[in-house]
Amino acid sequence: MYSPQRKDFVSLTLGDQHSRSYTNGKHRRQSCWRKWKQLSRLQRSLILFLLAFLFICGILSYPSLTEQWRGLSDRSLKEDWNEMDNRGLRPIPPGLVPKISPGVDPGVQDIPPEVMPEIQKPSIPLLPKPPAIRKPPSKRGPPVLQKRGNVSDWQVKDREEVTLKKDEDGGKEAKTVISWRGAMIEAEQGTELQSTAHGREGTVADAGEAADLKTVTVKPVDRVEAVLEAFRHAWKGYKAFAWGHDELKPISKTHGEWFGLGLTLIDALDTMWILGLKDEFAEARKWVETDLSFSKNVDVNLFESTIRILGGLLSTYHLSGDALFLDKAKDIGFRLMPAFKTPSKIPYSDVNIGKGTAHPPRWTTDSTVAEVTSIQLEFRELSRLTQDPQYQNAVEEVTRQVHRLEGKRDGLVPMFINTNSGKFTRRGAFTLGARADSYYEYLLKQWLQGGKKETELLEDYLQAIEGVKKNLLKQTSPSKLTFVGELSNGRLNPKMDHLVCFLPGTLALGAHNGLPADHMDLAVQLMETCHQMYAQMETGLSPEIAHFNLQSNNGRDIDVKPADRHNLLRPETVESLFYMYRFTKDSKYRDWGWDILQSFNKYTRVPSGGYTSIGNVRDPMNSAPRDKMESFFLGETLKYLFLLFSDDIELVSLDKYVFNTEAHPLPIWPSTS
Ligand code: DMJ
Repeated sequence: MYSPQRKDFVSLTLGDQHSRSYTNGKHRRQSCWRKWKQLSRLQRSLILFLLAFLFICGILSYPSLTEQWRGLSDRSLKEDWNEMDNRGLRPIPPGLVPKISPGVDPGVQDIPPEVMPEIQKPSIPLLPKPPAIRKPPSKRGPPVLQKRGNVSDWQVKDREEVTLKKDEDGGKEAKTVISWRGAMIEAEQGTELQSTAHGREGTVADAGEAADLKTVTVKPVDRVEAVLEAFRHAWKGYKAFAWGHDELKPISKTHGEWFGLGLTLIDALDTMWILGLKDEFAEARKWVETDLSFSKNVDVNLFESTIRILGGLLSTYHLSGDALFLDKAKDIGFRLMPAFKTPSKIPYSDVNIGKGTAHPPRWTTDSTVAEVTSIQLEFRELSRLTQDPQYQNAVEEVTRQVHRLEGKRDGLVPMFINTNSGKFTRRGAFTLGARADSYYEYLLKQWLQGGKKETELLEDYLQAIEGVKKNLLKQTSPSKLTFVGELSNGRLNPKMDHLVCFLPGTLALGAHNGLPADHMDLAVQLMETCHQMYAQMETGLSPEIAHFNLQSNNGRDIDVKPADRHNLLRPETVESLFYMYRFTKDSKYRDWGWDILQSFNKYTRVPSGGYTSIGNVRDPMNSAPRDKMESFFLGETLKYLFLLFSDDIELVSLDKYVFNTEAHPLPIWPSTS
């Protein structure tokens, strides 16, 4: 404390008690000036020196202060983000989209500190940058150059930053590579990738080693491994948050129930077997043994439970030889039979598997044509295995009736059939998409299953394909993309569901089995179109429905309506790619499948486990996750991708098995003659 008695320093008093009650600014300025004039020269010099000293100190300490303030705001932002991330609500990180400027190492400068804090902190400003403004890509093709940084907020944590250092053989400059755990390796522009049996090779370091910048040998990108990794990631989410339930809701980290029968688990059983995931399979088997019960008062959809549950159990039985799965298949098969007790023997859509009752939907007595004609592979197989003909008789009665029904157009069927009259209703609309799709698929596949003897099935199939060519097939004006449109009261609507992308695979399967060669030509053309439905989207993922351009005055081939922009992780395109690759060995089909897997990893993968359907395939900055992983992602999509990349063509040979419409392989019956 300073004592007023001490005189060994200059006392400076700039105001007195009255100065608190100043009248206005002018008066204050005048009185200050007067006081200044009253000071001695020495006093004035000392004051000026003091002020100058304080000013210089202030200038020198400014950066460290701002640094601290920045550090503070950065830390609190990070804490907020971490907390939100834990709840799956993380906002799009500012500055997440890095800019790559020529001649500048793209990794180090532009990756935001949230992603790579240890390496980045010293060299970049600590406050996050605002999001970069991106122009939508004008070119076709999956957004190869957009990959860096086009990641949704809920996924950011899942990224690993890895750094490559100078190649020991002397060559490459140090580069930072963003890698998705195992499943995707992001190639630097200019980084060469080499082909391997399964895919491309790149160079990537382990994230743990990235921090100390050790040189590492880079693991090849094995596509089969990538599918295994994706499956494990999906399974991790299902196991953690939805075990024993129908579907994973990966973002809210909970489950959804449809039938309450562990749908995802059952759908995934044979995939785990085929992928060789023994531990996962064993856990799931245990659940089937101890927890799966069909003695439940629950309404199930006949078609969905047949293709997913009955089909899944039958194929798992065939692959594993484990009688547990056959017992369960018999149980569910028997419980579904009340659906066929209708006036026409055309089954109702819904069955209560606990009560043994069945009914149509509340608003109609119609059933969907695809639903009643795509349960035959499974029930026929159940009869063969049990030697009980009731299952086969029930479904073949449906086939017989549909075969002779009026109301088809050149072999094409309407979408609805009445369970009282047994007749087609709401005639006049024809599609290869929803409500009719697998009718066509099962004509061919039943013919194959039964050893190519049931000629009526073949005739119906061949006639239908001619009907497609005559009535539904069109080409876009800009690029001559072939697509299958829809017919409504004689008018063609140039729209195609993603569901129709099963058709190239089915056509190829037919051609492989001796059907006309032009089926294969059509398969090749449609496969290209289905590929373009992915490649032309900004996320590299197909919309649910595409509209095709028949006008020549507009450059785009594919248009997507706002209501159709979702992607449900559906399998049809990768399913067809699998068939096309098996029959042609053209590696482009593998490359297209690989692009799709990478896009799934980029836009639908949820960090804590699982993959999600998304709402907008056209917006890479906000793909609008829907918080649902459909069971067919594990049952079909990943299985077909695995088989597409596997070099083992004897793994589920297409000469020994037919896949049901949920990708569950059932054996082609051995010839009896
Ligand atoms: C699956 O349940 C089956 O593939 C079905 O035939 C159509 N819909 C889904 C997949 O998209």
